[in-house]
Amino acid sequence: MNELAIWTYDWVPQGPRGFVRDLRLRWACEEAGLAYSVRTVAFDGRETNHLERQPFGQVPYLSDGELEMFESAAGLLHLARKSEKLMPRDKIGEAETVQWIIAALNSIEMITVPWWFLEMSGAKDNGLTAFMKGRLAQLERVLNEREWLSADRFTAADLLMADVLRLPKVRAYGDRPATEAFVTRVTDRPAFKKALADQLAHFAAADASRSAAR
Ligand SMILES: N[C@@H](CCC(=O)N[C@@H](CS)C(=O)NCC(=O)O)C(=O)O
Repeated sequence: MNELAIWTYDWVPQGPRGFVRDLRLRWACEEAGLAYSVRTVAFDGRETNHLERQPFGQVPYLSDGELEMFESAAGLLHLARKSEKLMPRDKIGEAETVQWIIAALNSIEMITVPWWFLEMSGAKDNGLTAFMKGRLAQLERVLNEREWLSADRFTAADLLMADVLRLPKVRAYGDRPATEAFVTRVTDRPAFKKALADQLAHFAAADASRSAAR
């Protein structure tokens, strides 16, 4: 069995399929050519059944020998330390990659996810729209000037930023051609397509065993 294991739920409803964040780690392993296994924790009872592994009852988490870690981006950084394909080894390239990984989380996703929740809840006047619009416009300006976020080549920062931006409602928001080209370019990569297909197959297989058990 592979030392490196990505943990996800045994099953999820249709809605989040293709977006469960184990995909970030699957994708990174596929890009880097790292062998890994996928292991599961029960979706039912998630609020309490794995709090010792993920204190918020969420997925993914990762194990690598003795090491265990939660937070998809922490897992991504761990994988990036294992493979130069995900993060350059020169000081500047590495710093830029870490910087854009944090920016994906703390400057973009920190707005897009709450905005998305408000949209999904049917809020008539989404108070985060202006904030998000401004931030996405600033990112559009950056992506208009460069193909990759750091080091002039694909890195884990592009992986994470594209994963944050591909959320359908966010992706469809506004007219942002450079951002759209970026998301398309990054998600056209074979490693993304494999990770996505594998996640969808994992949950589809779970449908069969779940209905057989009921
Ligand atoms: N910040 C966490 C967020 C993890 C997260 O939102 N996981 C979702 C699946 S993508 C989840 O487990 N949702 C179920 C729940 O919160 O009950 C990370 O990036 O790992």
